[in-house]
Amino acid sequence: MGERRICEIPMNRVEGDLEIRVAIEGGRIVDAWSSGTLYRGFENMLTGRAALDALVITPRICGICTTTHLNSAAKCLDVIAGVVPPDNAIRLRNVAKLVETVQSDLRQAILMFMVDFANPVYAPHPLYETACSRFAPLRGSSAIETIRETKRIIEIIAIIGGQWPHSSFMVPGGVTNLPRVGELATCRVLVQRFRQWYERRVLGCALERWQAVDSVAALDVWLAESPAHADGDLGWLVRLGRACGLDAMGGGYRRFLSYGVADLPLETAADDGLAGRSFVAGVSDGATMSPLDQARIGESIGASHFEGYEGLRHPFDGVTRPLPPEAPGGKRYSYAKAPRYDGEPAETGPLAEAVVAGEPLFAGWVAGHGANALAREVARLARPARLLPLIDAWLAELIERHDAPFIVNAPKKIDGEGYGLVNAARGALGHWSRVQRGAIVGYQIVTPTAWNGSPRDDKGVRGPWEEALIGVPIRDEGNPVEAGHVIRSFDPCLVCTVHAFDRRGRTGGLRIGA
Ligand code: NFE
Ligand code: MG
Repeated sequence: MGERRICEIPMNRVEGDLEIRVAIEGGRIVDAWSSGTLYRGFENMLTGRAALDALVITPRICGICTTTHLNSAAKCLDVIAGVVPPDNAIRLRNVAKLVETVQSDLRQAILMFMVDFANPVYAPHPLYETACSRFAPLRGSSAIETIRETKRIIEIIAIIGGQWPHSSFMVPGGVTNLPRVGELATCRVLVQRFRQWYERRVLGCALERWQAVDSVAALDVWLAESPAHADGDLGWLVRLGRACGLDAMGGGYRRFLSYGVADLPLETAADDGLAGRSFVAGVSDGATMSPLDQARIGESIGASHFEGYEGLRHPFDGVTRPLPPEAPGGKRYSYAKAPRYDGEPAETGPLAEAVVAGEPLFAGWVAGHGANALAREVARLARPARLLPLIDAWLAELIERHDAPFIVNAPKKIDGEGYGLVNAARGALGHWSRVQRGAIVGYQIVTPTAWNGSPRDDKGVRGPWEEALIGVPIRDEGNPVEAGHVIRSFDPCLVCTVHAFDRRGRTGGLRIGA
C-alpha cells in the first residue's frame, strides 16, 4: 500500500458544477466525496407563489430535462386538484417526455461518454484511432450525426408543446392543446427517420434483433454475428468499454430505483415487451423488486450546506435553508441533499430502470457482480430501442382517437398536497407540493442527480457515486480518466440539482443571505 493522498478530479463535460475529491492509496481510490458546489434554491423561489406557477418555473430548473420537470409539476397539480387526465393527455405527456429522454440518452452517450475513449492514455490501443475519428468533440463522425439527429427529433416537443425547452403545455387535468392530425403524422415521420438512423448508426441492426439480446452471452453472440453489429456505436461502446476494463469498474450499491418508464393510459396497445413491467415504479436489489412506496423517501442534510433538521425528512416536510459553504475538508461539502429510500442510498438511471423492469440483459448483467460503468452506459445507449416503439404507438393512438378529450376541467381553487414522480433521462425525479388557499407553502424537488450524486447522509453513509468510485484504479493522477468513466456512466446533471450565480454572474465566492 502506498501513501494516502487526497486528489481533486476535474469534471468537465457534465451539466453544471461538480467537484469530486478522492483519496488514493496504492493506485486505487479508497474514499470519495461528491460535491455540488452551487445552491439551487428553486424550492424557495416557489414558496408563496400561485400553485400553477410551478408549471412555468420548474421547467427552467434545467435546459435538458425541462419536460420531465413540467411532467412532475403537472402530476402534483393533478393530485392536488383531484383530477385524472384523460388518455390522450397521458399519451401526449409521455411522447414529449420520452422524446426528451431519447435526445439525452444519445447526446450523453456519444457526446459526453464516448469521448473519454479518445483520451491520450489509450493511444497505444488498437481501437484508439477509430475512437478519435468517431467520437472526437464536434469532429467525430458519430458526434456530428448525433447532434444533427437529436436536434431533429426534439422538434416533436415543439409541435406538441409550442417550444423546447421550457414548454408549459401540461396543466392540471391534461394538456392545453391536441396537435392536428397532420402534425401528429409529422411527429411519426420524425420518429421513423430517427429510428432508421438509430438502427443504422447505433445498433447496426433492426430494433427487433437487438431486443432479442437477453443475456451477456447473447450480447457476445450478437456482437460476433455481423460486422454491422460490431461496427455500430453500441458495438463500439461494448468493445471499447471492455478493452478499458469498464465492465469491472464502478459497482456501487446494489440498490436500484425507478419511477417507471411512463404513465400507462387506461386503454392502450403500446407494448414495452416486458409485460408492462417497465411502467411499474419500484426498488430492486438486483434480484427482488419491491413496488415503490414514496412515503419511504427521506432526505438527509447531515453533510450538505443546509440547516433545519437532523435525520431524514420526507419531502412533504422538507425545508431548504442554505448555509454558506464550508471550507474544503469540512463536514458539510455539497449543496445537494442526500435522498434515501428506507434510509438507504439508491442509484437511478437507465440501468436502474431496466433492472427494476426485469429487462433480461441488464437484470442478468447485475445479478452476478452488481452494476458496472459499462452496463450503465450500454443501458443508456440501448434504451431508445425500447422507447421509440412506445412513442410511435402513442402517436398512432392519438391520430386514431383524435376526437377523444385531452383535458378535463380542474377546479379553479385548489388546496392540499400532491406529488409527481417520473423517470427523467437520468432517473427518478420527484416533485412534492403543498398548497394552501391557492398558494404554494412547501415545494421540494428530488432530482436523479441528487440520488446518484448524493453526499454522505448524517450516518456518514456515502452516496452512490462516492461508493462506485471505491476501488477504481487511477493510473495517472494527472489524467484520472477511470474516475471520469465511472462518474459519467451515471450521466451527472448538477444544473438540475444545484445552481446559482451572484449578481455579477460569478459562480465562485457565492454569499448566501444578506
Ligand atoms: Ni438537468 Fe435532470 C434529468 C432532472 S438530472 S438533467 O434527467 O430531473 O438531476
Ligand atoms: Mg431537493
